[in-house]
Amino acid sequence: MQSHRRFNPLTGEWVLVSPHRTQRPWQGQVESVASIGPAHDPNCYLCPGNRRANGEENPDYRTTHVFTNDFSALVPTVGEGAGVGGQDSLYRSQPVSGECRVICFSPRHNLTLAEMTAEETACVIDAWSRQTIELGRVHKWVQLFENKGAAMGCSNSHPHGQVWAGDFLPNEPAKEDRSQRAFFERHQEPLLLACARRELETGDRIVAANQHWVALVPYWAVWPFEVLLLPLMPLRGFAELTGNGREALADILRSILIRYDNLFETSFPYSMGWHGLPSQCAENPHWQLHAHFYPPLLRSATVKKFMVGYELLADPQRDITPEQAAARLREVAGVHYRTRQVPGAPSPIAG
Ligand code: H2U
Ligand code: ZN
Repeated sequence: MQSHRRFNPLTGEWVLVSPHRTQRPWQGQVESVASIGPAHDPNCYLCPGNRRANGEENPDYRTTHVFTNDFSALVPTVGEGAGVGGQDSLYRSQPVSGECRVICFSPRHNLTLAEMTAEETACVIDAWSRQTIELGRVHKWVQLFENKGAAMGCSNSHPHGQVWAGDFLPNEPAKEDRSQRAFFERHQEPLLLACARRELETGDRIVAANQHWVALVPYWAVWPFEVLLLPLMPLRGFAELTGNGREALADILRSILIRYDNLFETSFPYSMGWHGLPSQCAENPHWQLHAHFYPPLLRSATVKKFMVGYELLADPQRDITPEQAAARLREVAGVHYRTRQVPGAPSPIAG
């Protein structure tokens, strides 16, 4: 229960852990809890058959659907450098080229990844794989992510994620590349494989595991219920994910997300995303494919953690320990709370 700092070997940064602070009262901002919408929302720009902001009509898709983001942050550059590129010892810039897409996970407006079947989840994994491989032929870094819930700035409750691909290595993967490379040079083993092995030995930060994957609250977690999803075998990227590994991924993704929803019996908000081998890098045995889940909620469906003050200016800080967070996620049921049948009551997800 004593304050201490923990080191994040993936980024080379420290986090302050102060477990004794969990008892303090909260009279601040509370988040609203969204109600569950209809299966098809005529005002949703992602539902099948609806018109998007740019006037285009979505097809009548049945599983997943991918389209170019109408407001892409990264766009293919026209010509060399496109007029940018200041270079002096103080201020620097570089031209960037890329593309952004939106991935609808399902035609059903009110379905989240947490409540999808294993087959539906596998379709999303296939979409992630296809996008990574396709965009990786052209771009150096392909970032897959999902922002879920208003608390994470998501603009639309239709189940969807995004993919941003660009011709440069962004900050977070650049840090991870450096750390994983240095660890591999020293130990001839991928850092995240060593980490997965260590976690299986102790078990106290594990949330769920199967033959191919382990989901855990990392030793160095910053967000209260942060989760890191790691493969148990050498696996650098989606291009190497096949057969049983893919099925096992669908299985463990569902366990993580069901536990998240069950924790506060709410549709749990988060930002999640994938990091894997940068494109066009043949010789990089230090990389392991992994997913980060960063949920903002702290004590209930309505009280979130703020990254402010000391966290912005000094070190990020957490109250409950990663071990306590993992124990809570392990303790909740592995069956989604909305499918738990109350005797005599109609199924809450019918229709
Ligand atoms: P969020 O995942 O943050 O809610 O963003 C949804 C994305 O969908 C956002 O990047 C895009 C926005 O640019 N979008 C379209 O491409 N077309 C639309 O008609 C509306 C939103
Ligand atoms: Zn919709």
